[in-house]
Amino acid sequence: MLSRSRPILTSFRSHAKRSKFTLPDLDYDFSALEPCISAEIMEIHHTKHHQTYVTNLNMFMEKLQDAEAKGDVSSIVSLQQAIKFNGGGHLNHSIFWKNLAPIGQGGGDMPSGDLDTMIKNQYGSLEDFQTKFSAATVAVQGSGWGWLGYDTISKSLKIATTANQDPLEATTGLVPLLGVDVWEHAYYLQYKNVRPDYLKEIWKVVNWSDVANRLKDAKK
Ligand code: MN3
Repeated sequence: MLSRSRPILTSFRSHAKRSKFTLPDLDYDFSALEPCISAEIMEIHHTKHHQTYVTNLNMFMEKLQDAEAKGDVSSIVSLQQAIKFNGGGHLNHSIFWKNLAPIGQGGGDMPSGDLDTMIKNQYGSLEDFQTKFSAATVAVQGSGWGWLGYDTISKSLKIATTANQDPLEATTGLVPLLGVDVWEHAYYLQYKNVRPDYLKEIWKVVNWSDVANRLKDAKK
């Protein structure tokens, strides 16, 4: 019995080395961002879309471990795109949920401190920044994200966009401070094809104190 159970234990241990990625809980109810983002969108977005990225990331990471164990370089290379897409989806949504907060619980409260100063110095005012950010993000072709990032080299804020689920830092080097999902699944049930209306409303639930904390961490 002992000799039989050993290999099982060994293989269990080798798979237990890395824990699985899991869907993070939201800090608020699905309906808490209404009327800006509907409960229906939030529930599907979190429990279906984000969950799928997590599930697929775990599946492809397991395939990667198998390929690594076999020294199968061809499979290792072919898995990179799927890991980028699903890993990016997991990273991006994990930031997005924290970037939002219900009205009255921080959502839409003005930025303060260093973040406020930097926005005013670089863009003139919060309103001017929002106009530039929204214009860049409305213009994302197909599915993608609009970002406020921190450039650690020039020590300045940058507005950026990424395609698909490309994660900001891994693909541009900018540290993500604020990400806005402009995949149709993020707004279509409520705003139909009118992405600019979604981008106008979302500012009411942006959690600027979370954005400010990310800036503080990025500057460390
Ligand atoms: Mn999404």
